[in-house]
Amino acid sequence: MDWQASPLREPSKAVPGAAAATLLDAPSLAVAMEAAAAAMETTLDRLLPPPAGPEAGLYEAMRYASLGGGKRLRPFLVLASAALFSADETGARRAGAAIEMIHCYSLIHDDLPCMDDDNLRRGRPTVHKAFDEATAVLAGDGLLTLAFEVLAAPETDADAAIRAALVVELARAAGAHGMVGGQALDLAAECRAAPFALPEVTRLQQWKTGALIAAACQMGALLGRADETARQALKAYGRDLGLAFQIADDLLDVEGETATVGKTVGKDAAQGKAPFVSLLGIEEAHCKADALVAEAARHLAPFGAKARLLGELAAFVVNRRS
Ligand code: GRG
Repeated sequence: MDWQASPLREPSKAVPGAAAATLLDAPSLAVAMEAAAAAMETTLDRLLPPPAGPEAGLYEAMRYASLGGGKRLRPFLVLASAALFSADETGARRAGAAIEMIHCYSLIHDDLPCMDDDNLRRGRPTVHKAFDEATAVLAGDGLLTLAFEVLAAPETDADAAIRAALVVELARAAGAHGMVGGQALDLAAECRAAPFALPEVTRLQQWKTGALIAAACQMGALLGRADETARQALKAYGRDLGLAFQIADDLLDVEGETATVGKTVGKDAAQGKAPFVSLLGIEEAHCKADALVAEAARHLAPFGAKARLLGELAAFVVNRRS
C-alpha cells in the first residue's frame, strides 16, 4: 500500500541528539509538552492510514481516536527518557507514536458498551458513538497491530535487537500481565462481594495504567542504550509515576468537572470504583499521590539537571485538571 511505502519506510533525517537536546532545554514543562504533542500529532498523522477505499470508515475511526486530543503523556515520557541519553529523535517519535496508538486503542475498547459504556472521551463523542460498535472494535484492533508494525520497522532503530526489545517491552506492558490483565482484574473486582483490599487494588492499577507509563520510560532507555543502572532508575521512576497517575485519576473522578476532564466524571465513584479514594479517603489519597511524586523525583537523582522535566512531569500528573 502507498501509505506504508512512505511513512513507515522513510529513512531517518534527524541529526542524532539534536532535537532531543532541544526538548530538554525547553524553558518549561508546558512548552516541552506542547512541543512533544505537536511532534506526536505530525508523526501519528503520517503513520496512520489515510481514509481511502471501501474500508475508509475504519481508517477514519483510527484517526479520530488518535489525532487532535489527549495530553500525549506516554509519548512525552518516551521522548524525554530517550533525550536523557541523546537518542535519535526519529526513533523516539516512532516509539512514542506506537505507545500512543496502544493507549488510544485501550480508550476505544474501554469506552465500549461491554466495558465502561461511555459517551464522552477527550471532550468528544466516543468512537462507538461517532461511528458504530463494530468499527470501534476494529479501529482498536487496527491501532494495536499498527503500533507493533511501526516499532518493528527499521526506521525506528537500525539495530534489530533494539527493535525486538522495544516490541517485547510494549507487548508485555500492554498484554495479559499488563494493561489487558489489569482491565480483567478490574472487571473481576466488579463481580466480587467484597471489594479488593489495597494490595490487590495496587496490583490492578499497576497493571492497568502503570505498566504502559513505566514502559514508555523503558522504551526511551532502550533507544538511548542506557546502562542497567540508568534503566533501573527509570523503571522505579515509571512505577511510582504510574501509581501516582492512577490515584490522581481516581481523585479527578471525584473532584473534577466533566467539561474540564473531557470524560464523564463521578461515574466510577458512583459504581463503587475510584478504588484508591474509596480505600484511602480523599485526603489520604492526595497524601499518597504526593509521596509517590517525591519518591519518583528521588529516582531521577542519577540523571541530575537533565531529568528536570521528568521530575516536573511527576508533579504535573498529580496536579492536572484533565
Ligand atoms: C480495554 C484493553 C483495554 C484496556 C483498558 C487503560 C485502560 C484499560 C482503560 C482506560 C480507561 C481509563 C480511563 C483508565 C484510567 C486511567 C487512564 C488511562 C486515563 C486516561 O489517560 P490520559 O489521562 O488520557 O493520559 P489522554 O486523553 O490525555 O491521553
